[in-house]
Formats: sequence, structure tokens, C-alpha cells
Amino acid sequence: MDDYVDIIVNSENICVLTGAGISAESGIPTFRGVGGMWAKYRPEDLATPEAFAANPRLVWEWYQARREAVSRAVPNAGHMALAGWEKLARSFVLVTQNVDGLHLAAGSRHVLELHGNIRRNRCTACGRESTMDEITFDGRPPVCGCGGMLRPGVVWFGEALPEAVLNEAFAAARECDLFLTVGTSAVVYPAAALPRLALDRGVPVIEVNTEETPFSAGATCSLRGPAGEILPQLVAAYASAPHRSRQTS
Ligand code: BV8
Ligand code: ZN
Repeated sequence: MDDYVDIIVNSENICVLTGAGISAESGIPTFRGVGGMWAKYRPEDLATPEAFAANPRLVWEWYQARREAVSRAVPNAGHMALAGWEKLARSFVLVTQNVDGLHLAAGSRHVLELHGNIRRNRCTACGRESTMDEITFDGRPPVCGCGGMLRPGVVWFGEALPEAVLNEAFAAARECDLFLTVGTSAVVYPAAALPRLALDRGVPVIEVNTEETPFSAGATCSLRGPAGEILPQLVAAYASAPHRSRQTS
């Protein structure tokens, strides 16, 4: 781990991509690890407009079950570490694929939610946004005042990501001098293109993951272990080093 302190301490513009793994220690099952009653479904089969059109009730039941887990979850040491790191760097852009809102709950301010937020609803007819607390779910898909059916305010497979948020995420990957990819299997695009863009620029990319991923071999370094343990160590190294300005080469 110490070999990488040098990479970290000289960085000033940091971009981080997080995935479901950073929320695992908060008790939220990872996307590909969703267990329990939903184990028989693949997320890719439920998180799609087609599944919603075919069976809105089933999709709503799945999201309400996940909202239950999200409502009980609190940010863990990994979320807190990134919120603290943001205060130390000149620029710190936190791009997340997660829809659980835990980075915002941890106090991170500059958060780009690529896939939306499970705590929000959107009307399929008029587009009006509301929060999960504004509806009472009785097993039937909730309905908007205009009569339209509500859907969860997330991006499904086959749907475009919010353009402004995605553009800002790519700009951050193009401008950073350190990229971290944390708790993601790096298989869902366009999010998975971000660490690869940084790597192609010759910028150091550090991966933090409990397992190997398709990205691990290409990363500048791949730190194996839980984000809740590793991230606080990285932030402590960053905070304790004298912040010399980057040597002009
Ligand atoms: C789009 C919101 C176009 C919903 C989600 C073939 C090839 C390439 C691409 C495609 C393809 N076929 C289709 C596509 C495109 C598709 C895609 O990438 N599919 C994949 C499956 C191949 N992408 C899309 O459809 C995107 N849209 O392309 O639109 C377009 C353009 C214009 C106009 C119209 C259309 C939309 C993608 C967004 C889908 N929505 N979520 C919801 O959440 O309900 S994605 C979903 O997967 C979640 O957001 C999740 O975060 C995300 C990625 O998963 P991960 O976060 O990586 O989670 P995972 O469980 O996989 O991994 C967890 C990792 O953590 C593991 O590695 C594990 O080891 C690690 N871990 C576990 N514990 C810890 C840990 N690490 C550290 N510490 C721990 N404690
Ligand atoms: Zn409406």
C-alpha cells in the first residue's frame, strides 16, 4: 500500500468513480450480489423500460424492497473518507453509479449521480419529480396527480444517462491527475469508460475492490480489500503529506 503514497500526495484534481461495492458495508447488497427473494431475477431483467412496461407492479415491488434497505442504511467509513478527501483536494469530483444517496448523506458535496437516485420518483406522463416519502405504496404502481404512472427516478438499462451529468463526469476524467475506481465491477457503460479514459491519458488509476475485476490488470494499482478499510488509509496518507505544489517538469 505504501508504494502508492507518492502517486496520491502529488495529486490536486481527483476524480472518483464508485459502484455498489462502496455501499456493501452499509448493508446494501451489490448489484450482482442481490440476494434473498430477488436472487431469481437478474437486475438487468428488472431495471429496464421493457420490464416496467410488461410488469410495473413487479418492478415497483423490487424498488420498494430496495428503498427499504436504503432507508435503513447509513454511510460507512468509505463514504465518510471520500467526503473528507473532498475538503483536502483542489478539485474533487465524485461520480457514482449508485442510486442510494449515501455519498450525499455522508456530506460529499460535488456528487454526480450518473444513474439517478432511488429516493426519487418521476411521472411517466408529465415528468414531474417527487420523492419516495411523498407516496404510499400499496402494492400498485403509484399515480401522479395528472393521472400518469410514476416510475423510480433512476436510469434503466437501455436508457440514456442525464446528459449534463455525464458530460461533467467525462470532463472530470479528462482533467484529473488522479482517478480512483471504487467498488465497481467496471462492466456497465458508459460509466465504465471513465477509468479507461483516465488511464489512456497516462493518469494514475487506483482501483479499490474486494475482488479482481476486468479493469484490475490495467489499473496503475489495484488495492484488494474493503473500501471502508482502504479509503481511510488513502485519505490519511493524503492528509498527512506536506502538500508541495506540483514540481514544474
Ligand atoms: C445506455 C440504476 C444508451 C438502476 C443502473 C454490451 C456491451 C457494452 C455495453 C452494453 C452492452 N449491451 C448493453 C450495453 C449498455 C448497457 C450496459 O453497459 N450493459 C452492461 C450490463 C453490459 N448500459 C446501459 O444500458 C446504459 N445506457 O447505454 O444507453 C443510450 C444512449 C442514448 C439514447 C438511448 C440509450 C444505462 C446503464 C445504467 C443502468 N442502471 N442502475 C438501479 O440501480 O436500479 S446500473 C447498475 O449497475 C447499478 O447502478 C450499479 O451500480 C451498476 C454497476 O454495477 P456495480 O456498481 O459495478 O455493482 P456490481 O455489483 O456489478 O459490482 C460491485 C463491485 O464491488 C464488485 O466488483 C465487488 O467485488 C465489489 N465490492 C463488493 N463489496 C465491496 C466491494 N468493493 C470494495 N469494498 C467492498 N466492501
Ligand atoms: Zn404527471
